[in-house]
Amino acid sequence: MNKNCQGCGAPLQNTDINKIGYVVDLNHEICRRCFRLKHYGDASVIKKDEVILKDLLSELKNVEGTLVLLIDLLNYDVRILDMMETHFKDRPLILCITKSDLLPETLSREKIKRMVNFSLASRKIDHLMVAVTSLKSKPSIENLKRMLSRTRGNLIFIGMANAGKSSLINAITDSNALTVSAFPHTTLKINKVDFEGRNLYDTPGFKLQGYLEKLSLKDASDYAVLKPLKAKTYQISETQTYIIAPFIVLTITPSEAMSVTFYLSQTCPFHRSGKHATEYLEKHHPEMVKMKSEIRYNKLDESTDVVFSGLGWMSIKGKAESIVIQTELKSEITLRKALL
Ligand SMILES: Nc1nc2c(ncn2[C@@H]2O[C@H](COP(=O)(O)OP(=O)(O)OP(=O)(O)O)[C@@H](O)[C@H]2O)c(=O)[nH]1
Ligand SMILES: [Mg+2]
Repeated sequence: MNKNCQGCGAPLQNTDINKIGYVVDLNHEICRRCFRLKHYGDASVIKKDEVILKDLLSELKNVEGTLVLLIDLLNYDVRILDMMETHFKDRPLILCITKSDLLPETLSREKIKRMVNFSLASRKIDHLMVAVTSLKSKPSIENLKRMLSRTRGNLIFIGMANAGKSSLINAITDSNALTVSAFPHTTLKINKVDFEGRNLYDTPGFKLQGYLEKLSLKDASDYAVLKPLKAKTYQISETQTYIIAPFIVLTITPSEAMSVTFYLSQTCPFHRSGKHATEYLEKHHPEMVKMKSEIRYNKLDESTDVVFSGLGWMSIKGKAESIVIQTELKSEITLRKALL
């Protein structure tokens, strides 16, 4: 009988060491890749292109049940909601905001729920419940379990890569069978887990491009948010440039005195510069001087966040005459109604 790897869901095979699911001995429960990830934290086994979004979506359509959509607000990109609207509109849906321990303390659970309800209502996505969870808070996991117990049938955990799906299922089932890692694209196939006589399904994360996809896994891990986000606020009365290396050069010209707050990983290289941004870039990040692609927002509404997919976001208080962003990945900059 064909067996799947308990850690990542890949069908186990002992014929090709370069393909997913490889094991020396078919009696093993986890593949060599999961073994290396679990025991040595070896990220070199992760390849970014092993999950094909189109295939994943069509496989998910064949699994009946309630969807549990995980959203990691640190990487909250409204395109995941567009995807839900397009592909899973008629499914019962529970929303789960994960990793709440990493969010700024000023962001209360009530605020999070209000913001999420607002985004869903404008997209006509019906949902049954919203949970806010953190692996560091047992009550939040118990609360989610209570919500899940009010549904019947299968539960399918979906979301962006690295949103915390496998970790959350491990916490719910009080096990560490599923492979978890700090790197996106750990889970490879839909993976069934037993839970109180029901089936929970772990699934591979969706991939939207995101800035970090451009980096090697090693470099991307330097940006991973491991400690709560720290807000950096700046008062501005004249044009200012902010550099998020090596991706974004953002120049703001205020209409009146205003402030901006950046929510980025504490390890993300960040620099503020007045008139000398070009000199700074030439010295420290010469590759960024050549970035020609530009986005320009004029007279931006003051309750808007500018989101840098995979990196964090900036929120604005006051009126900006213009915001000009130079970046190689224009599609990864989006606007949303302010989170805070
Ligand atoms: N601080 C914190 N970290 C978390 C939490 N939940 C998950 N993580 C971390 O987030 C990272 C990704 O977790 P996974 O469970 O592998 O994420 P996933 O959604 O299964 O990822 P893919 O399989 O790649 O789609 C790991 O480093 C986890 O330790 C949480 O509540 N708080
Ligand atoms: Mg996973």
